Amino acid sequence: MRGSASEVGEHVVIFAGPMGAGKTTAIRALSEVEVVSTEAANSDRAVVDKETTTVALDYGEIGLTDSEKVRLYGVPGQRRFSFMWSILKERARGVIVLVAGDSPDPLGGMLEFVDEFRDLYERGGMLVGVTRTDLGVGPPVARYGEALAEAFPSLAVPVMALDPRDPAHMRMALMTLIVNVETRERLQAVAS
Ligand SMILES: Nc1nc2c(ncn2[C@@H]2O[C@H](COP(=O)(O)OP(=O)(O)OP(=O)(O)O)[C@@H](O)[C@H]2O)c(=O)[nH]1
Ligand SMILES: [Mg+2]
Repeated sequence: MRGSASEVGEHVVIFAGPMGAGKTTAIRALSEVEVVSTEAANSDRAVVDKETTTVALDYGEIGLTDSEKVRLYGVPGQRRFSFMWSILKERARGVIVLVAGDSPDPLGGMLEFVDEFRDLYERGGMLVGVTRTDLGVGPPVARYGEALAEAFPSLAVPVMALDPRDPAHMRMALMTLIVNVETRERLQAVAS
């Protein structure tokens, strides 16, 4: 998960997923610095009924230890802003794919973004968080794991229900991802 020597102790994690999944909310809950957001009026309210949507990125930071920090980037959910996905993918070593459980096609949305960010799984790590499960709409969380295993049998991706509004819950998810990435890095180092 570490970049060049000048970046020792720095991790870069992307939050990806369909519109309204809670990416901006998650970064605001986690960040210890003021979040840079690029919200604009939401012209797609038929898709997700909320006031604003991310058009370029969200950026925040959180310290893991005194010498390690995580740069958190949220990318826009709407495909027409997907140029930002490729720009940020280059820098990141981990991705948290969020999907709103109450969205019209949550399983399809998850699979689309897992596929899109799959190279980050190969280079680092990936975790899927199902949000808005408290609203009681949509498939049970176990169904997401099954759908992933069916579509991508070679991927071992943790799937969990997540509330992006809850900082403690989000920190736990972020640490799960980072431990996963570091473990895989160590295993690869031993194997090579
Ligand atoms: N009840 C409930 N609300 C949630 C939960 N997670 C997120 N939300 C709400 O759902 C909305 C998510 O909006 P955003 O955080 O803007 O979503 P986004 O993924 O950044 O969306 P785009 O930038 O438009 O792609 C916010 O109003 C959150 O407060 C959850 O677990 N439960
Ligand atoms: Mg957003």
